[in-house]
Amino acid sequence: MTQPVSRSFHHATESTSFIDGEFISGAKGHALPVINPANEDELGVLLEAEAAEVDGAVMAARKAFEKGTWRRFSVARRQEVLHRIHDLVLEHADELAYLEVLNTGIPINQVRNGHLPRTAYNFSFFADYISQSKGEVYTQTPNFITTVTREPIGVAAIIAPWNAPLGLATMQVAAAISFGNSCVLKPSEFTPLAFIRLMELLDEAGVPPGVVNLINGRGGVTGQALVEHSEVDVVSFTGGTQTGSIIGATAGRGLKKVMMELGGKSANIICQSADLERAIDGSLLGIYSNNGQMCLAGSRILVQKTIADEFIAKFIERSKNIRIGDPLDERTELGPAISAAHRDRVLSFVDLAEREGCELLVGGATPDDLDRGFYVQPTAVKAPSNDIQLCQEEIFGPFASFLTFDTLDDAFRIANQTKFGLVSYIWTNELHTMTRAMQDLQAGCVWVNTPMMRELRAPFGGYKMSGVGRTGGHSAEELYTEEKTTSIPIAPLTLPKLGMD
Ligand code: TXE
Repeated sequence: MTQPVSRSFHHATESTSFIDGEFISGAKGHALPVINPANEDELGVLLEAEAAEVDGAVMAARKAFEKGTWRRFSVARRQEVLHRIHDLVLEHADELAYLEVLNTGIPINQVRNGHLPRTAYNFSFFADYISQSKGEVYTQTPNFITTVTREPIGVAAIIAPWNAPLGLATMQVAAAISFGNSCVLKPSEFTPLAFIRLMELLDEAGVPPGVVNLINGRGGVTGQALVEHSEVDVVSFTGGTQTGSIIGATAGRGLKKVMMELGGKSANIICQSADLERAIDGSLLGIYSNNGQMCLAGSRILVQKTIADEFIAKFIERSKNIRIGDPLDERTELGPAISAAHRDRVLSFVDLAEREGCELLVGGATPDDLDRGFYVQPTAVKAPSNDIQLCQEEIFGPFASFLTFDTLDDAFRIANQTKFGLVSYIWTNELHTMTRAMQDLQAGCVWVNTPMMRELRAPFGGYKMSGVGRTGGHSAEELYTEEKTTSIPIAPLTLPKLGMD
């Protein structure tokens, strides 16, 4: 596998900002170490982009938008560039996956076979989408024809998280630029590595300078300056709920459009009518994939009482067998948490669980045989009630809480008893239970008999505190475009003549 070629990371004197088609030099920002969470090694030092550098990136995006080279490309030409990005990402998938694993600790198998194909697909999906997008025409008002057309909104600020850096950020970058916008991307300060290489690939694919700009740094410094910037028209944020409310308030002051994909505490409902073997497979994937760090994790597992003992016993047995360790090993199933602080936060929920009367079923500690890296064992507890804090707060780690229910009504009531509403899972072989789930679960997505199923054509986003707005084909078009209504009389109008006598 290719070794990283991140020149910027070996020189603390260079910035990692990519502005107007170039990596900029001579930055003086705060130095942030970038850590490999699997062994705690320093991968490099990041020079944070301060307000002036952020301004440079936003103004480059604005200039590119005003100049209009990209937005005036024919759709066919824009599609060609987007498809080229797709191909380049796949050609360099090993290298990008390696960088992503070094920086996130997510197992290589999941990154190489999940995140990377998805990163490439984000670009080809939107390339295809724009060839089919359409406007509206109204002819009901006599003598008038009214059209609704869409135009790119301008400059998009894209703030991305650390749990699936390339996959999540590129969904927004691809959407924003496919409709003709420019953007400024700020990845998480924990995971800047793969984006440096991605910028080179976008350049190689023919994205004009200034259309995609990259700035790195902490949320409170670089992110805040970006969201506040008066030349930003739309803010797309994927991250924690608390951060989302700060960003929403800042964006609101500037009356910027926002889309927020935030946290979750999703219910995973196992009915007695389910195919239990498949439900166990899906439930394990739902909480332990991606090191448990998923907004859509099925972190509250609700099992019907009649099958609870059998289901939980099998789940625990499999949890004990999960292969935890070096994320670069193809066989690894669970890697480390993103940082020491995050590992400690996840483990603090073990103490909370004990105080709240939960029964620890498996895990609950760091693995004995891994003395470096921020690992947490696959962990599951049996909770006495959904009311406890453990069942109400997002943990964002390999930590499942089991609850039991008698009737379907109970299951839906418990599932909905949360401030979040991102996704819900249900496992059943009864059609009427599926249709009731579709109707009664308060979540942006209901997944029946499947773990994560991300249909990019369909909206994805949260009810309640899980978000604002949606991502996906049409939702992204609404986010990244302005609508323009044009009315034209079919025959010349006879207008009242003011000021004649
Ligand atoms: O994420 P933050 P954190 C959840 C998860 C986790 C919690 C906190 O529960 O434990 O959030 O994680 C940028 N203005 N999720 O603190 O802060 C920041 O630099 C502008 C859910 O690491 O939300 C990064 O780029 N930007 C989740 C991005 O926001 C700001 C994914 C996300 O960081 C900012 C990650 C500010 N004031 C964590 N403050 C999901 N939904 O998938 C921070 N940022």
